[in-house]
Amino acid sequence: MSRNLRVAAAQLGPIALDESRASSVARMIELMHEAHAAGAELVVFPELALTTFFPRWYFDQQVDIDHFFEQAMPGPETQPLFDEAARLGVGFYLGYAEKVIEEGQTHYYNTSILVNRHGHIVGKYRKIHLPGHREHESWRPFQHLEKRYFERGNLGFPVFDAFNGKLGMCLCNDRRWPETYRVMALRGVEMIILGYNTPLHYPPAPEHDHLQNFHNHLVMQAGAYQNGSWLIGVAKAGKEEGCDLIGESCIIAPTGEIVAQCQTLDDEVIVADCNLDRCREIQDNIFNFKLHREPQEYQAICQPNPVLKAD
Ligand code: CDV
Repeated sequence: MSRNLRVAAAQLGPIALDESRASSVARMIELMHEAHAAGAELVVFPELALTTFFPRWYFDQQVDIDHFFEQAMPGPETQPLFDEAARLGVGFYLGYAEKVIEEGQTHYYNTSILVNRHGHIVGKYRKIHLPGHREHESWRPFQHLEKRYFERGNLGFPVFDAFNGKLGMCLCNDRRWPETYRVMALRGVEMIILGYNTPLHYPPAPEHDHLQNFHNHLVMQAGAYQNGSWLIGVAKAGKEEGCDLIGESCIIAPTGEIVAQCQTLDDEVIVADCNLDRCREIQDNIFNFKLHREPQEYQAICQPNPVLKAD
């Protein structure tokens, strides 16, 4: 029997700085209804899906950004999303800012969760590749302070038995790193789900701005193909507080082909049937790790970063 999973990518348009959680959750519930009506069993939302992309602003005091973080998941404002998902019998992926106390210390992570059809959290991931900078940089038209506001994730790249397959998660900048996909592939991943917030303008290298959509698909298609995995990449898109974010959320087959793609920069649902058995087309052949992978030649990959000489 084929293991078909009908998946929806639920792209979000911009979320305003003053938009309430109730409003963003209501928008997601509407997208969930649309996805469910189209027969989807799993709905994938973007990175930091509950609020505006707050790392674009510099705040000196933690207290000024604490309200962007969730201290419980589900919490009072997100519970309706879990309730509706369970009522409909659909699962979901959600990206959010997590504040947590572990071993007596407060930590802040850029996190995603996988929720099953009964509304139970069955997987958690904390973003490992944090882009941007730590201090205010006045030359930038907007900041990208993920390195200031989040700690590097401490959960590795786990793969979860869920939805009759093996699912892995990552977040935005992680998708640009081949190691992200390969570590999950070595754990047998069959579907990688991820959310992103990617500005069209990249201040450190603006000459690449016109390539943002190309690079987005390039890395995700390569990651899917080179590891024989389905991939669902979902944007928060559009002009958010004056900052243009790319869209082009998509569903990618293990062959690297895009099988569905959003057409707008707003709230939009796309759906595709993902037969998890199709991973074998790639994993048993061109990227058959047991037959063709040569890890003894890859040892430099796991050494510490080389010390580069400053100019
Ligand atoms: N949210 C992100 O991780 N954004 C980065 C931008 C800053 C380059 C990305 O890789 O898309």
